[in-house]
Amino acid sequence: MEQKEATEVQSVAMSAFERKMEQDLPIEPKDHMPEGYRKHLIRQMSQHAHSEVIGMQPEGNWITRAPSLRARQILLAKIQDECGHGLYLYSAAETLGISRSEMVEQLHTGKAKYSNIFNYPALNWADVGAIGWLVDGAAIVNQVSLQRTSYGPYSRAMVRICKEESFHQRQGYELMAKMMRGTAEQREMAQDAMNRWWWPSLMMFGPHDTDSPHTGDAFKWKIKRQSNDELRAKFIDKTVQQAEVIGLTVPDKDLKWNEEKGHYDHGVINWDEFYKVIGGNGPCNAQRMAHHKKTHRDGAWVREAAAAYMAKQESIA
Ligand code: FAQ
Repeated sequence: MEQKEATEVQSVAMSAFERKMEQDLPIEPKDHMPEGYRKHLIRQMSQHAHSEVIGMQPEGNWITRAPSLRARQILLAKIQDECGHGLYLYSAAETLGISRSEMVEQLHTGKAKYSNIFNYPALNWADVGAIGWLVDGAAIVNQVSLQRTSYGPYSRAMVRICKEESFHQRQGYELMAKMMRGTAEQREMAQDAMNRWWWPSLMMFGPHDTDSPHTGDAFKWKIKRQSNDELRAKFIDKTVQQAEVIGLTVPDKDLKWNEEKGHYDHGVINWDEFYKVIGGNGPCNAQRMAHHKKTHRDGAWVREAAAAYMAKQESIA
């Protein structure tokens, strides 16, 4: 009898989830949800959070070497925003029943990934511009779409994050535009940065739809609203125009406007490189992880102090 009642409660809760899905209403932390939906979100949201945090490293190297106080202030504010994005996303993921320390553990053991793009080095000041313009530019295209994702805490985090990312994209574009108005050497540096960051930025959208194992469930549960290829095409269309305006050349000889599709056709993406990088063997994977682990270890006393303070407050209350 008890078993029967439990099954009935379960099926009422499941149909509430399905109704919300049909009506495009957000799923909230206390709603019943299929286990697969919860796991899918934990995977994606924790990887997204890790990307924001690891993403501070390539730009962080340039804070002390920024060419002016204005440039340094802007870069510092941007990197601080990325840290904040990581924190919102960890908090949003925690509402699904995983702790922050478990997520960090998964990152450290290699179970959880982070974006391919942060495994490339930022070699010079033009790279800071390319990261803001191309990497944040790609991130925004993906995140604007995620504002309509079905899980309430994730979609609300995206609304705020997108506002900040659009400032990041503009600061990167401004930096590149300024370099393109500079000396021949500065123009060369900007073009070289574009050449190195273009293809990894296209990879940020993930494998082609035909090779993307998670897309089926992501569409079924309205986690994704647009596919990897649709978003990549959107990014290419708008970025090619921006490059033309400031005189940069897109490093793709096969790039061609396709009148019929209303999008650019692009050359072949090097997926071997992508899988190598996300498998842990990119140019900076070892360095990024070693740095994260060390910083995490060094910060243990802060976490311990915060926990002791919380315990003290609770004992007083
Ligand atoms: N990098 O089946 P799919 C930023 C993995 S934030 C690494 O297509 P899905 C801000 C994927 O996880 C950038 N791995 O997967 C910033 C899966 O492996 P798994 C981060 C990737 O989830 C700027 C496998 O390949 N943004 O940049 C990547 O449906 C500047 C199969 O792939 C987000 O995370 C990749 N690029 O689609 C910060 C957005 N792509 O998990 C600092 C949220 C795929 O089975 C400075 N995430 N993989 O081991 C998403 O929208 C999706 O997760 C996708 C991938 C589109 C990234």
